[in-house]
Amino acid sequence: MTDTATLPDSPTITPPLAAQIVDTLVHRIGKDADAALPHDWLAATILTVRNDIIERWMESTKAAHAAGAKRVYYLSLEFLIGRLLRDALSNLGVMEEVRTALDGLGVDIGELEEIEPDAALGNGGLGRLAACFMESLASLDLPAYGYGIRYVNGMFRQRIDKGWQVELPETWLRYGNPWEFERRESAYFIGFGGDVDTLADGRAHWDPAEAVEAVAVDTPVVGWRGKRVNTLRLWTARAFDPIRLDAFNAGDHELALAGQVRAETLVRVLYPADSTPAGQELRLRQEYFFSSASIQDIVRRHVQYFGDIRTLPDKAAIQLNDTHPAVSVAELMRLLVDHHDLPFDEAWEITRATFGYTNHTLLPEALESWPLSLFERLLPRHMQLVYAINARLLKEARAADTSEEAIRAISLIDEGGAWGSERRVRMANLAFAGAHSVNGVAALHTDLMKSTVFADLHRLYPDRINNKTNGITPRRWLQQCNPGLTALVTEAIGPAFLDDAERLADLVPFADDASFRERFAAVKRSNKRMLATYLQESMRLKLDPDALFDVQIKRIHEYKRQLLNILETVALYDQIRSHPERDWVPRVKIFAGKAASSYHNAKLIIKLANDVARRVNGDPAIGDLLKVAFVPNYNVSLAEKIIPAANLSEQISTAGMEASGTGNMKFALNGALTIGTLDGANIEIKDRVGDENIVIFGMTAEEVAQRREGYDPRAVIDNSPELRQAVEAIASGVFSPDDPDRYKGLIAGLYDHDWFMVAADFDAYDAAQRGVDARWRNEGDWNAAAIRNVARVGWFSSDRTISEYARQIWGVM
Ligand code: T68
Repeated sequence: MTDTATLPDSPTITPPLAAQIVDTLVHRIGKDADAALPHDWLAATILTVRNDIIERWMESTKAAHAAGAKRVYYLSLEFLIGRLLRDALSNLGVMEEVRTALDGLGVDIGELEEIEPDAALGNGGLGRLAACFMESLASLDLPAYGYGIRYVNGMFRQRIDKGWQVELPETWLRYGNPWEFERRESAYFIGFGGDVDTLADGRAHWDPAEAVEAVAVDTPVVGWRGKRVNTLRLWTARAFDPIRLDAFNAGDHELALAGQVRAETLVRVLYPADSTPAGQELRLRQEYFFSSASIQDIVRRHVQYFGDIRTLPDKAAIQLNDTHPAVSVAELMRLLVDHHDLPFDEAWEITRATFGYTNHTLLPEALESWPLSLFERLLPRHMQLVYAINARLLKEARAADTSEEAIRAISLIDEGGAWGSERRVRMANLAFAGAHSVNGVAALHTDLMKSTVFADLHRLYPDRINNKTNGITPRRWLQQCNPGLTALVTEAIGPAFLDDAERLADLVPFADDASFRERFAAVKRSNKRMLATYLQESMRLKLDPDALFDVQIKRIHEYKRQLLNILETVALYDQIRSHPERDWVPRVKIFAGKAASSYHNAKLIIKLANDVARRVNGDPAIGDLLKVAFVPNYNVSLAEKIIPAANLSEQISTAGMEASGTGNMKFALNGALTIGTLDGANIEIKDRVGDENIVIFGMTAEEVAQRREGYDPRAVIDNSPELRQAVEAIASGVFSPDDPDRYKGLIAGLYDHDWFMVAADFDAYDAAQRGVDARWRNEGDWNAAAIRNVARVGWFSSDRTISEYARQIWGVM
């Protein structure tokens, strides 16, 4: 490469990196600097910085191999990664160098970052957790692979059309993906259907009726300070015969391509439903496809490196992210018994010692189970193995004097009910039985696992369930998304917190320093101004950056209770109109989130938020005292803009229903106060930030359980004037004059059963919100509490979470 600085007629000194980028632009992209468009510069920049990443990647892989290290395998049907450029540059510590180089070329790096598509291969918390874990594994220098599916279409794009959610396809791969590498040599046969023959020696032979090829596509995951680069291996599918020429020549062009279409369908689209199992056959096919490919890959690597399959648990720890990969338990058994000729009992010991399983929900309707007939048709050999595992399990249960009722609950097979419902395979029980560790994701959630869904299995295996409270990576969720706060904190306490988030605790004394509080408030105000500008440009909404920014962003679900927040908004609107003379605190209510396409009430809640927004924002009597924004197309990149600008974080799920939450941690780390219930990790956040620095309201999980008995929501609504007024306004069409009955059904559900206890918690929530107003008026105290939040939530770093998994489950630290 030429250093143009040495050329006699060069007016400025071009740094070497800029020259490299231009060289890539010309020779890899085929454009010169004058003709290049932003997407050309983005590709050239990524391809240039990638070189350094690839070298570190190879070093990491070689070092793990040379050390004979035990590897961690994180199996997840979802990885909600977001954008990669800023993350890679920041973790490599070359952000400023690249910015300067691009500046010199007249290119704004901020603009490039904004046009990179989000890798949205996940629905919500579960998928985002997997992405944070991958980053922390690399940052902690642990050899690890993430395994998942390379969906061609990730999470749908959400458009809001006249207030309604419209789902549009997401096409992140449309212009190629410069971060990925296809590995043709890592390809596996994945069978479906067919028959199982018993051979003369008693062993089984599975003869699948159809097959596809799984091909690995690798993405490097750069750890903090570039210490280590791990692999995210996503599987794509291919037909063994791209075209059947016999059919083609006979004129049947559809049949000729059917195999390829079937393969492509497998990896086509992410199921966009969280918290409800997608019952379709395609989903089970996706689950088996990626589980089988991953387990075959792990077994192949182990045998190649270590020779003896029986040492697998010493060299491989496989973590199942929820039950979506639970069929892996049967798949490993199949490989050990049918392909490696191990006796069943020995194979079972190895399997159990290798797997760990993480549960993410207690909602009974969200627990995966497959109709036995479907499971058997698609995976006949696995069905036999599930029966064999079940026989062993139930024998152990009987030996422990388990009641018949408990036996029925423990069984891997749900025998079907009195209403003639079909028999089903319970994936959570399979995962529990096949793992040496079963963990929940927050302390309360883990306790409830023991006392509810897994009570009988827990009695049988009392040492298996353990807690690993979730965490978030402070690189993406503080350093990268909030550079202003990061600089301020560094100035105050030095840079040690960048390598150990718990060192943020050194910030605690600064909460009492008035001048620091002012600088902290200035950073927050500047973040709010940036968000206001963005919302002004993207949705033509004018917001006052001095108002209290009150934010609820997450998947739309009844248990998360966006409806409670909207009802309180309506009540506040009514109060402001009735008493305009009072000293109201100006508020901006910000909502964002996607609803599963088939979830009727969730979609109606989005429409309601938009209907309320239209009415409130257009009411001249309200002015700037209250604004409501429903920001379309919530995703990782939007969260990175909104969270640093939040003053108040809404974490208001019905107690006992949110397994953990991770947004709650991101907001606190960025200096928002939480208003929340005693649910999920909110409880642990409260324990760390202190009761005075968080706003807790509402029933506990225990109280919710007790209250269900004889709960009469109608009486509650009738007894709360504010709630009743809000509910009646919505039901009578005040916010939907074009269709006054629009919310009749939604509100009838509140009167009839109110399963999520919105009415029961309303008054407490409303009172807590007025308490927030009072606190906000004392700026010094508010900022002190916000600073204490930042200082005391370092423990919720995913580095801490991953260290616990590594030590207590995987045995790799
Ligand atoms: C979430 N679960 C929990 N599920 O709701 C949340 N489900 O409390 C927790 O913090 C987070 O997991 C991480 O532990 C989910 O996000 C899903 O997305 C999902 C997807 C498909 C099927 C079922």
